Amino acid sequence: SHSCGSDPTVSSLSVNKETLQKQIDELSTFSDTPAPSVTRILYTEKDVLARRYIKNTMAMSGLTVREDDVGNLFGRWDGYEPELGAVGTGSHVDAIPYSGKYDGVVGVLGAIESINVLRRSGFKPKRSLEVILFTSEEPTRFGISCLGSRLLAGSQTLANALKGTFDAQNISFFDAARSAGYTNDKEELSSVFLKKGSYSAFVELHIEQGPILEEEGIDIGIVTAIAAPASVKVDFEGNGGHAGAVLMPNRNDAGLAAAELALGVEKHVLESGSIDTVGTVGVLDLHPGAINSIPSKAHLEIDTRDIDEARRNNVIEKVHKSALAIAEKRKVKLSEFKIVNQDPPALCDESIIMSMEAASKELELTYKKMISRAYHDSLFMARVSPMGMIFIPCYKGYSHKPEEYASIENIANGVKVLALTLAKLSLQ
Ligand code: HGY
Ligand code: MN
Ligand code: MN
Ligand code: MN
Repeated sequence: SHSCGSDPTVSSLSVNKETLQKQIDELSTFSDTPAPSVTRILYTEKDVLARRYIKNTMAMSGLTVREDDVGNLFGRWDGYEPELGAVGTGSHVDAIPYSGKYDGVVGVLGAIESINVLRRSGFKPKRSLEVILFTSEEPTRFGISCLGSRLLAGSQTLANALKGTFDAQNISFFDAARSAGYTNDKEELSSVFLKKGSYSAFVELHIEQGPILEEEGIDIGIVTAIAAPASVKVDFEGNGGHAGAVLMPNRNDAGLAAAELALGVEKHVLESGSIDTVGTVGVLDLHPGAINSIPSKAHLEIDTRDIDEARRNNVIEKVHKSALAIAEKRKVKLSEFKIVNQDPPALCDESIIMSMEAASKELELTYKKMISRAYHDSLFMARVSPMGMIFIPCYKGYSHKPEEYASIENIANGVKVLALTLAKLSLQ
């Protein structure tokens, strides 16, 4: 048996690789697009099937399962001092269109497996351990990234905004939530906000979504900071018209205004003076979208990030100035320039980083400290709890596309580092 209060021995940590791989494969079948792609959008039927799958997997691991009003899902293993702040871990299972089957999933199924690993080792948690499935990390349906973790972190701004939020099919957030079984007749979301001290630490396991660990042959990434994301929605409007009959001097082509702004985004990002500034235009919709009709409307969405918040905000200001100048020059209307989110970066907690280093060393795994250029629910959990992230290598750093891949050996390494880190944090 196992005396209370001591770390599990490394030799006692064993990951059930076959079962974990099978779970990853089964979860990937809940998708609106054909394999090997995965598309799983918030509150859709496939999302509900995935949630049910995770609930069952949690229950089979002996976790006590509960859900909040927006579908954040919690699986708890009570410690012998349950009144203390728990140690949380988790990630997301929603997937952007035509993406892969590891982004987020590794940090949910891997977290549940880390609980199994600790149970099998005879470990007894002092602080309860809690696996969290964040209801939606991707911005796909409502344009809001990390919707669940922003609410858990107490964003009253978001709670208010959701009352007037609709998706592209004009379905309201609350109707979509109700269609997935989350009723909230008062449409009051402060019930989702975490109570202070709920967690003494939060740790997320995730694929790197970059090529560094694989290129350098390193097993584990220990994240030190998460870059600052921002997204902007822009609309240009012109008179449109017949693509053949309207002479060039008489046109005010909204599509070309959007195209010029997109290149402007690239210019301002490259001029920032740092390789850490990035930006793209991932959405560019033209109306009416007919080859022989001059676009009368153009809608573009900009994603720009940096590890330096001020430098990123400076890019947004320059893009805004360019949008105004383009509208002026091309005689189109800039009918919307909306900053949807402009979040600060997050620093990972030093003591959690040290626990991860110790765990990696005990497991004789090589590790490298690095920043996360992708955002994660951890970015918002950092507002209510000390936070840490564990990365594992993924094939060529591919992510957000069907070729995304992580070997079960690398996943198992990540699960073991997570299990040992959770054990250490639970006994603190
Ligand atoms: O876009 C991101 O950084 C995250 O993977 N959703
Ligand atoms: Mn993602
Ligand atoms: Mn992710
Ligand atoms: Mn718009």
